[in-house]
Amino acid sequence: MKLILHVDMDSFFSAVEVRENPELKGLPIIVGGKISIEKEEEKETEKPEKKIRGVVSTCSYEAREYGIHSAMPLSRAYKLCPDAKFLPVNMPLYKRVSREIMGILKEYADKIEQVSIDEAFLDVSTKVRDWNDAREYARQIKRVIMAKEGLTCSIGIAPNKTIAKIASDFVKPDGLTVVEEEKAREFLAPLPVKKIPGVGPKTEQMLKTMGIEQIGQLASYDVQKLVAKFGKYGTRLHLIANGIDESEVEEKWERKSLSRERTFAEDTRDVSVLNNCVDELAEEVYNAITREGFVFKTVAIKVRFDDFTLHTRAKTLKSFHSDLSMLRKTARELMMELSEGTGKDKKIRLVGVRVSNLGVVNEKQRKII
Ligand code: TTP
Ligand code: MG
Repeated sequence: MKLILHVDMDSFFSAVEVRENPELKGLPIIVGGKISIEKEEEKETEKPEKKIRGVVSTCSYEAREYGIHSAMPLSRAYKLCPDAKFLPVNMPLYKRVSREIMGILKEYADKIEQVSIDEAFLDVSTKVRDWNDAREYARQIKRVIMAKEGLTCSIGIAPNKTIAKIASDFVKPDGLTVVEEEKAREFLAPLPVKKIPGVGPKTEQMLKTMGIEQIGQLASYDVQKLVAKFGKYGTRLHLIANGIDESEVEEKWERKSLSRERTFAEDTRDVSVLNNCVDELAEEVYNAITREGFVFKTVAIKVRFDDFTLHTRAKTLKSFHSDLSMLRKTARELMMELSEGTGKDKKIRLVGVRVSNLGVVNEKQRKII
């Protein structure tokens, strides 16, 4: 059985701002654009809302009570709640926090797929025993994110990605919604079709003209008629409405390089020892990337000499390769360059082999994408 978690941080940008500035807690906060309502400008006859440019990136739940939401012009948000705290977007800060959160989540997943700055899918199928266990597991994730980052998130747990995403949005903020496999259709049925990720106003309207407003109606609708109207997407919509989604959690964002290294028991300059070590590491790297379905373009060698200085040499090949012999040959050449060049008179304590510039082999097409 598959068990998927979808984690989505609550009012992310705004929550990070509150964490950095605890006196903002409980206030309506609006993050967005570049705002400068300066004192002198306020004295001018021009209406203040004219000086606020851009759109709302996000706002605190307190601000949402005024009807403010993401993508709304800031000038409108200002009209709705002039007393709100308006803050500019501090992207480097949110990116750093996002990286930290993804790092925490990674520890809890068999596979993780980050889908935006504040959300990720986690495949936890081998990590939990059953649905109750999954609930406890999710509580633990929430506790750790709170303890380490001081932030709340909402989590959905379900047998597939689509339902997990819908579930994480079901109770927010600080929510936890578990949709067991047998209850999936029952959970989806009363929800409006726009809750299905990807169903925007256009599809929603088209479905409405067919008399379909809730997911349950979509589930029991004649699939042939849906195909006639939406093509392949009609089949997908019908499956999703019936609680079926076979898409995998894909770790596409994660792997940028792969390396293995080894420290010798005794520092050495022995060419055959070094070459053997490079060959073994190359083979380990090769096995790991092949398992993950990658091909490589760049090969690098890392060497730490006996005086602890660290040196690297890299070579980017003309095209992607997937063969061990090419990896070995390139790694050996680079090793030779380093040991004969920079480290001519030094012994070596550590050797590492790395591949980067990775491509993915698409199994079906047998070509590199
Ligand atoms: P969301 O997860 O959609 O929103 P949120 O985390 O602010 O609030 P919620 O509790 O409902 O999940 O988006 C994550 C961040 O992405 C959000 O904090 C700001 C940014 N964002 C924009 O910059 N513009 C947008 O239109 C949206 C929707 C989000
Ligand atoms: Mg969010």
